[in-house]
Amino acid sequence: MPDPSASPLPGTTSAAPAGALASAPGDYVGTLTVGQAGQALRAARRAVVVTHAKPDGDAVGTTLAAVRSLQAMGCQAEAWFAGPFPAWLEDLAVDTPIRKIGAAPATGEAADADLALVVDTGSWSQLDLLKEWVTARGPERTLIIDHHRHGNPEMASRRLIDNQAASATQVLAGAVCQAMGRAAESLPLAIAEPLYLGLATDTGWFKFSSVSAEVFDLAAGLLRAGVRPERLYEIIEQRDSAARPVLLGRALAGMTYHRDGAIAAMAIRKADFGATGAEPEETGGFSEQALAVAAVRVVAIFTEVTPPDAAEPLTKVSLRSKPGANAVDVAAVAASLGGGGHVRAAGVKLRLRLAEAQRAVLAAIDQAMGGIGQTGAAGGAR
Ligand SMILES: [Mn+2]
Repeated sequence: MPDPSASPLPGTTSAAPAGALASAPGDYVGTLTVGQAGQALRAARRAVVVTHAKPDGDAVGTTLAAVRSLQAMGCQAEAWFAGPFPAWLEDLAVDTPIRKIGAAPATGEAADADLALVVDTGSWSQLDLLKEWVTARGPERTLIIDHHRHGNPEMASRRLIDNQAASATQVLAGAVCQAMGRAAESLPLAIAEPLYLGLATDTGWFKFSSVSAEVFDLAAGLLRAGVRPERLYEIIEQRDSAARPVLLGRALAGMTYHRDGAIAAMAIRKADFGATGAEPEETGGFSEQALAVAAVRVVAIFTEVTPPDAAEPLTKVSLRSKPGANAVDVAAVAASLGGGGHVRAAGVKLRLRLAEAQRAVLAAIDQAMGGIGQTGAAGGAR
């Protein structure tokens, strides 16, 4: 076993500057060096690894890589996930022990765990059904490995946080390489693959501004360890039903532009689901098609939840906006209508028929964009 205090290996990330220990309480910053985090992983005997609810590629990748690394070092480790769960979860987990927490929160199970490892988040609000269990472990037995800027530092006294890292897997990779005394290229494929998964998905398959030379250094090492990127891309991104593009076609054919093309609106009616056989949860990603249009700043997708003649109509509204100068805060737009979300992605359910919902939302977006009277349709026909 290597000296855990040795400098980071090539292709790994260094986090937690020495001054981090002296930071003011309340700051969401690291308290450990990469070597100390690796030592903590090596010392664990019984661990449960958890991540944020509705786990994405980075959350699952970090969790699986951590469980497999801990197992390789003799620790009894398992992963717990709070849903909703990605459709590809089992395809990647294979025989790694995972538990899907459904309706009830995890509470007394695995009370003997000497390590609660929280990855790709450090926020109580994101742990959802896992919060109670992590709380019961206490900050001394909890370790956070993360790359976010905000979180709850009181959750764990031991934290490896690098908010410059493109993914949580990039942060974990440093600790795992230290703990196992291996460079990334020498990691077992079962660990290298989920590390690559998080790196690839959190960078939009190496498109976003978070891509750095260090990201490609690590990716190169993981490829040398045997990762096949096209296998991961197929499992994650190429699993649509035959009906989904047909539904997308109908939605695009009826798309309308407003405010000189800065707003794109798509409507998906009950009849569209009936005609195509697609399911409501298959509309994820439709906004990308409209955001690809140069002039579009905001996309609103209206989905009819109830039949058009329902006594109590309900329309689901999904809002997306592009970053950059004069970016529209769609969280504020949704909040003005009783919904919520993030600055770039938000939503609201309105007790209105689709056409009424469309009028209300377009007016709210128009107001957020600081103008009046420019919501006339400018193209697109059904
Ligand atoms: Mn992440």
